[in-house]
Amino acid sequence: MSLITLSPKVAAARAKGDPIVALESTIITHGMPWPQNLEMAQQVEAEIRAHGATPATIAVLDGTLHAGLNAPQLNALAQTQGAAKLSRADLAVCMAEGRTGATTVAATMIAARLAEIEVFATGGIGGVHQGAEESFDISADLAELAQTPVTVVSAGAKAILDLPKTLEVLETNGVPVIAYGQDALPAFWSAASPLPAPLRMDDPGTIARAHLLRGALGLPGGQLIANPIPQDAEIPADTMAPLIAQANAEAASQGITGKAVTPFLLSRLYDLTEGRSLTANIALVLNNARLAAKIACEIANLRKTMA
Ligand code: PSU
Ligand code: MN
Repeated sequence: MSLITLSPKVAAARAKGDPIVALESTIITHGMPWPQNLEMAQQVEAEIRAHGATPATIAVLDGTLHAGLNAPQLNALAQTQGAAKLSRADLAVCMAEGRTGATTVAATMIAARLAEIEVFATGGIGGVHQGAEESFDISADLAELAQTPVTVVSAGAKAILDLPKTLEVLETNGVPVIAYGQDALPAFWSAASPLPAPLRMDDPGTIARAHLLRGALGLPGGQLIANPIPQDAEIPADTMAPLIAQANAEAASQGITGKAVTPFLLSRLYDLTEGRSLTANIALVLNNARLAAKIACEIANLRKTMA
């Protein structure tokens, strides 16, 4: 029994050593409303193909873990009401019960590794939530980055998080946090945060070499690439800050906890920004898909010249 079912296109690309980019599905089921979620998922896949790589959206459908969904599968997932949100803790349970679930960054990294996919594009990773000193709410995405060797392209951590604490946890766990093309750490909806990024790289080829060297050095874990949102799509940090504070306060007063926190905050910010947060989110995901495809192409080329 194979643990992961590759779509025909993903299987063909893998057999030839061609570049593949993994994509998560929680952003589809829990991160964006219908029908923009489906449009985003289709556009991201097209963007990856346009830049020479094969997209592999990851999800569990009726108990089967998939890498690469066909059009009807993607369409159905985007409209599924009760899809579970699957992190490292939930993946095996969902498969054992034959249920349908969408993978977070953590679970998508696990699936990507199984499918031998080395690059993954998303919007923003989970991290240390504001108030974590009381709630202990720290995303399993951080522990996954410390142990699973996938290069994850994000727009930094979501500004709903405590960014300084998120950076500290990543540093403690030996995860390289690499800003792409600038010194400042990007903050999801905004291109720059006040925090300097721990590392900076300016081209996909060097990122690819660092990815391969981590493996050669025997270092577990991945790289986090923090790719700033394009300037014309960003929402200034001082516009977002009071809205984020309001959304966080509402989550606390309504007793929202656990895996419901991030979807609650994203959906409140969608309302509070009158949809602007969603437009920015889609723009940054597309931007990340482009960079991820370039990195995947560089890794594939390096592997082919080494072989
Ligand atoms: N980035 C987005 N939208 C999302 C997420 C990330 O632009 O919906 C999802 C990812 O799947 C990420 C998850 O792994 O939120 C983090 O959830 P938590 O904080 O519960 O670990
Ligand atoms: Mn959490």
